[in-house]
Amino acid sequence: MFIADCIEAQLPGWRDRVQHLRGKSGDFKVCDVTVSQIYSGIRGVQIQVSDISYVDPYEGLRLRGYTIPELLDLLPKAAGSPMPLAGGLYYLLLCDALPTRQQAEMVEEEWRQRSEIPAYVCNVIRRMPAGTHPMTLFSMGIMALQRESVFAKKYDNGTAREDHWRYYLEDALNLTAKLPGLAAFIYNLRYQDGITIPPDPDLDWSANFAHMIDRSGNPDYHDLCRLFFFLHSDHEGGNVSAHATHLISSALSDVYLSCAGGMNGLAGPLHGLANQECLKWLLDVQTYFGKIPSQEDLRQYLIDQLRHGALIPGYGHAVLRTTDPRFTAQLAFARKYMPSDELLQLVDLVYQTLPDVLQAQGKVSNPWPNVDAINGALQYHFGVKEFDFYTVLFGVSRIMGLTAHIVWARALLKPIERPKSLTTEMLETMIRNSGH
Ligand code: HAX
Repeated sequence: MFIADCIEAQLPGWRDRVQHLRGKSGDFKVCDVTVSQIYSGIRGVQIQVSDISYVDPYEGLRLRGYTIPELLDLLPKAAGSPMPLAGGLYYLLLCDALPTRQQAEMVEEEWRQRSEIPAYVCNVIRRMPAGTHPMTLFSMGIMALQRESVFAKKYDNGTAREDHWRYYLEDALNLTAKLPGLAAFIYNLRYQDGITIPPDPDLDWSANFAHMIDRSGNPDYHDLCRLFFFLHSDHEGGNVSAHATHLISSALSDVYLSCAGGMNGLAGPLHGLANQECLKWLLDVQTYFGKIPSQEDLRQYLIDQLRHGALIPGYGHAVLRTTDPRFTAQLAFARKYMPSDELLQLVDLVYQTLPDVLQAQGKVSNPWPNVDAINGALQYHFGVKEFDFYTVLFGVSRIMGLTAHIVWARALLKPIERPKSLTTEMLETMIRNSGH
């Protein structure tokens, strides 16, 4: 398999590099941990190495060293579209090399061959009560697929630790191949009377999701899916879904078990649900004004909201200190594809108005928009108006990054994670004894 060959060729060098670091500099201190960091979600503590993605506070996300604008330029595009093929992105994440068009198409073809979802998986989802959250159905679908894990079977039959990554890779390709179909199945079941539309073999992975939820006639939505699935694919290793997936897989739980756990974290309101909060807020502002407000009226409205202690969703970030380039890419899409959409005009006006207001308030570390300030409004434009489904779309994309990370974690023979906890009394004693 060409991706396995590509990883295999790099492995001796990588394993040597890690061994050298551990052998020569194993006791080198990277950072200290303070009491307030322990009590504030281990924020900022550097506990992981990811060579797949990195979030720079001022440049935003880099995937395999490339910025978002660079990749939008350099990745091979889908036929007749200015947007990248997800197959090319996945190749980049896994192989650490920019794909040629042929390599990107080869990943897309692998996905086509592996995309069929077993009937029992759909039956499990169908049997759930009507009000079940789409993220629960998505996570259950992934869990049901676990029966297919190549790694779990190989592990049961005994396989060398050095080879675990090969079967993780098989599982990763099999799972990612099925994600657009799984998400479309859930969308159709919940919101479109259970219609079923088979994938179109002539379409790429991203556009096939659009096709399977009956948006075939709308090539602009195909492009939005390509952009969305590209932009949400990874955001380094410390966020909840990435960290959870990494942690679970360190116990050698297979790709399905690990990714389902990651999706359960993504389903939390402080993580992947932020986009629906943001759209709700925008629709409230739109209803309040009844039309696009003047900038001055909006400024006053925002000042009032903040004065009453409101949190404006879509603005601020734990790491970024600039406009999220993933927001910028989506805003450029909105300006080009739907310049007269009033909700997206409002997104733009908020962007021109709110950062100054937040900055003047003086307490926000980052007054700039994050990725969630616009993504829901774009889906809304194309009639995908079911807020609670948006996190599933996020999950479809993010599993590309999660699986790339855990394939490489096994390839680099990373061990089980086991940090240590303390009691409050121990902490108090340590502080007392230090004379602090
Ligand atoms: N509106 C109003 N006040 C804000 C704010 C916003 N958008 N962002 C931060 N603040 C306030 C905080 O509440 C905090 O106030 P207090 O000191 O009174 O508690 C103060 O500014 C300092 O916070 P911070 O250091 O700037 O921000 P944090 O690193 O603590 O938190 C958050 C970062 C993203 C959680 C935060 O900015 C926020 O809640 N934003 C709105 C929700 C949102 O957009 N979430 C999506 C984040 C993107 C993501 O990861 N998606 O998966």
